[in-house]
Amino acid sequence: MERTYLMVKPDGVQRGLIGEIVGRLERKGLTLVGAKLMQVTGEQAARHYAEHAGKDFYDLLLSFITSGPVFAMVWQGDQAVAAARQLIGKTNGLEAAPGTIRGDYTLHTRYNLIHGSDSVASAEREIGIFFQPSELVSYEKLIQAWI
Ligand code: RTP
Ligand code: MG
Repeated sequence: MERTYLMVKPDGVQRGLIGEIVGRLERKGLTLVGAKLMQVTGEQAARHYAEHAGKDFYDLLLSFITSGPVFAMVWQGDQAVAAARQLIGKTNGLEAAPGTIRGDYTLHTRYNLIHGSDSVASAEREIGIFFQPSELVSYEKLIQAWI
């Protein structure tokens, strides 16, 4: 079963959208296996966004992601990485399709509410930045066969 790292960004927490976002992921059929409200440190932010180091938006991105609490999550399911990216929508809220989280709730590119791992390898790396193995649970929903 595949796992992905998702994180409601500081704008989503400030706007009170944690419940809305979690509800969409639950209704799709993904399974939450870890979650916590936390303050991202500068070191975690730099590791998480290492692929963007040197880009023009990098400094603002690090300031943003450390500007307030985030809701860090690990979700599990069949093709969980792709499934979550589909629910999240394109990076730029203006380009994200209606029906997606970004498409429904933001016009912005940086303040785009939620992060989602872009590959299984990224997911494993990112989960390791934000969670201890002991913080993740392993269980199956009895309803899983219907999803
Ligand atoms: P994420 O990593 O947060 O799930 O978003 P993503 O894959 O859709 O986008 P990515 O290219 O990985 O960019 C990471 C985050 O950086 C901010 N960003 N700002 N031109 C800009 O100002 C710009 N481009 C990207 C966004 O917060 C984006 O989610
Ligand atoms: Mg990305």
